[in-house]
Amino acid sequence: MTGAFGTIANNGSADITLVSATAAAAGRTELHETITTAGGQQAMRAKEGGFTIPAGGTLTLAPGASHIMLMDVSAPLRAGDDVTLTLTFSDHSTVGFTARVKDFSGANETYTGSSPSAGGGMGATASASSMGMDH
Ligand SMILES: [Cu+2]
Repeated sequence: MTGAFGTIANNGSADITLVSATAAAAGRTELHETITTAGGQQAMRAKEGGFTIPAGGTLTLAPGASHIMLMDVSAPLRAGDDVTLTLTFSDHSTVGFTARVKDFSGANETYTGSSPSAGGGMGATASASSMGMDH
């Protein structure tokens, strides 16, 4: 398993919801949120209904917070590899972006990235993407 992180901006004039994501490198992709359990542990679970991004706002996907989980990864991902993800929004628009694979240990790293990719009827734009290994 690995996680994909980044910032998604909604440049449109209406709220939009990220409802699903797919990646060619992964057999299964889920939208996860991180919660704190009653026992104080951090746990992640599938985010029902997806992530809503307010008009003019951004969604930050980060280690220890909301993220895209890649499961059943078909081939080993090595640092420096590029992984293409496709994000699907509630208005049926899609945005593709490329994430650079990085070695990952701990949740305190600062991620920066590139590869902005525009698209989508609502003007949603994914940018600053990166991936963490060994999530
Ligand atoms: Cu997860």
